[in-house]
Amino acid sequence: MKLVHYYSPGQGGAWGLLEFDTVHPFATDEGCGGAFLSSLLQWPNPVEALAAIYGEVQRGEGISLDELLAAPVDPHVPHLLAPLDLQEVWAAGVTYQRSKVARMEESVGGGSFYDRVYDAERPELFLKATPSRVSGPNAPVRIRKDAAWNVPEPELTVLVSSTGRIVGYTIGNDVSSRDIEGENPLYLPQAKVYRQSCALGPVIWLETEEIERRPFDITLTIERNGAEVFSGSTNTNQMRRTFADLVSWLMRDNVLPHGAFLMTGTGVVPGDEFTLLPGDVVNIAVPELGVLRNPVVQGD
Ligand code: DO4
Ligand code: MG
Repeated sequence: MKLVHYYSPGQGGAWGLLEFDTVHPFATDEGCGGAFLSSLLQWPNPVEALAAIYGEVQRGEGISLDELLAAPVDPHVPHLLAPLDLQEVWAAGVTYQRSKVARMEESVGGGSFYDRVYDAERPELFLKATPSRVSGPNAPVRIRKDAAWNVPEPELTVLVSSTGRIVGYTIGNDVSSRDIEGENPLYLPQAKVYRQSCALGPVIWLETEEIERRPFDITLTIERNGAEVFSGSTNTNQMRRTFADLVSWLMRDNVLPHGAFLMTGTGVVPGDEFTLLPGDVVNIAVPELGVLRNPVVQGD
């Protein structure tokens, strides 16, 4: 089952399920007090609960997913929204060898911290974004005004219920300022958490079974003036940790009343000479989930 969150003129936000290429709406943000996903994630088995709800409710007229994917973020046309309502977005770091090496290279004096966390039992976890900092498909992601070296981080992102059950997957972009995090590891929250520093979408793939670690292919491409300026790929089987292990650490003495998204780390880092520029377009493709595409902005 694939869950889609989109905006429809006159109706506002709506949630639909994908059947073949068509999204069938069955709940509106307004009708659910802006908390449809939050209430779903409070069920012991959210995927079963959704299947039951969907069987009972009257489905609205369908809309083509391709049309939504191609639509600009414009209040006059139906377009995709980030697939969340009240969830926090958490992130894991240094879960791939490539990220460990990149962090050690960029870091002025903090290199051994990254080396140690890669091998340690306890993973690096941090709060990446609250819902208002998250962009949906085709909406801008941002590079900070006060940063000179910025990258997208393409990350398989797990959806977790309020009791810590892995219930689905989406694509995430953990946009980061490498010069700020490299200057001092204590600056990490500023390198990671700011407006439009995170993108999620285009859909949530809900799984009926918990599967520890799917071998998801992840490809990042970056376009500049219509030409490709970077392309790189990885697979989640290169991760040093399992999704379930990361989620178990996230749940320790934590509360996730609305469920949460957990970005599982990047395994693709462009070379040190590369920085994002305003006007670039970032595409992150995962065959099972589609493509998350976002233009890059900076400044006012
Ligand atoms: O420690 C810095 C963060 C690393 C990160 O975000 C990643 O590996 O994806
Ligand atoms: Mg990251």
